Amino acid sequence: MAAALTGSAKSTWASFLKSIASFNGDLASMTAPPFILSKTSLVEYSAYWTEHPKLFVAPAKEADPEKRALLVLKWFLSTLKQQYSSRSEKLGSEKKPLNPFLGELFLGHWDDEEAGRTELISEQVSHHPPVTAYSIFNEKHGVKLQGYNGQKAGFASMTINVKQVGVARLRLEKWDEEYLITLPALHIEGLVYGSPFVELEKSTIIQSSTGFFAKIEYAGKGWVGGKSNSVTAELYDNKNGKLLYTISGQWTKELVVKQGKTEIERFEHGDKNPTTALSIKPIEEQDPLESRRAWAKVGAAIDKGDYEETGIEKSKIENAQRDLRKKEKEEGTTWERRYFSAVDQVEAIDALVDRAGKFMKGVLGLTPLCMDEPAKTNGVWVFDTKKYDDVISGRKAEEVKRAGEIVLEATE
Ligand code: CLR
Repeated sequence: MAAALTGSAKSTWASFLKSIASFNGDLASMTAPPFILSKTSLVEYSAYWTEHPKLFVAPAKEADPEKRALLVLKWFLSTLKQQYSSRSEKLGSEKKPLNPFLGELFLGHWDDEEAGRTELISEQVSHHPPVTAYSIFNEKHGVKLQGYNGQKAGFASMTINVKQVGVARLRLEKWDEEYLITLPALHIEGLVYGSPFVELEKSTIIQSSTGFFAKIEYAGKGWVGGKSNSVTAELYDNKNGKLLYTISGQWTKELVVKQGKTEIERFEHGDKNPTTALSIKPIEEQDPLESRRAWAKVGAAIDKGDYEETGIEKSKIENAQRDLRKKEKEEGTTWERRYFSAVDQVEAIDALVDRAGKFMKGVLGLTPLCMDEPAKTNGVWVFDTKKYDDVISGRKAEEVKRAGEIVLEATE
């Protein structure tokens, strides 16, 4: 692919590679060449969890807890392709997303004949370090997903290595059941060739409050002779340690479900399983804190390929944010997150144990995976239903208006 880059792009890429060799781990502060910039903000990435709303709500309809756990695992695996390879597929390579400002929102919903409406609320709850929190819920089926995540990155031998911090939690109301989901580590390959793409590595878990446990392992090309985007998931009954199902294959292609040695199902995420489009408000109707409205000018400049204008518009937002933080510091105030609140880490883990009962305890030995250092995510973030109710009932109208005006100054 190196040949694909020509002229100035080639030399800019070369100096970019040199600059990341001394990379300090802060992905947000990395300055990338124009052709690798995306006009999509990282706050939008939460939507990747639910681009198959039918699969998202499927576990709610299943009465058998073991089959429910399998459906949750299948849904989780079905999200990987959107999460980690959709930019490469749609845009030709992985891109550098816009770094969301504190309070930035991404709101929308998916309508599906069968699944009904699934709502998305995504909010940037921390800027230093960058952390996004989300709440995705389908009231009709009582399926609720919430989580938060940040990234820790490092650079070694021409690869950007990224560890995700944070967790996702899925709740099935009808069965009073909860699943704790951890997030995969990843790395960026193809940097030398100017066409970066994501590969997943290591492992994640899904632990259910009803005692089912899934271990999901990721590998790339050449790793024990494997193919790219390889995944193997094992679903266990924690109550007796019995292995119930294995799912393996490529998370970008086909996955095979087996019970013992018997194949029971194959599924794939390609054309046979199209995604449902997310509906979002037209820009004019959006709140000033909504991502596409706030970044509209930057996005237009990126579309035009005007790097200078991109820089100018970006700086307007960044400088205004810096001034805002300074002002808050002087006044001893903090930016009010619209939908989420940070809770005490100990409290959060206790709450998980309460919810999940004894089966979660084994997993709490594994908490380092998700809640080890809340400092890395500025706390443990939960969806605050009181804040949400206040916003939708209009009780927060004044605050919402004021927050909008503050941000608008820099973006319009
Ligand atoms: C964000 C949370 C999502 C899953 C996800 C997918 C791709 C990751 C992204 C997360 C974080 C930012 C990321 C991106 C891939 C590339 C990008 C690591 C974890 C970095 C910032 C861009 C590096 C620049 C190169 C393309 C040169 O649920």
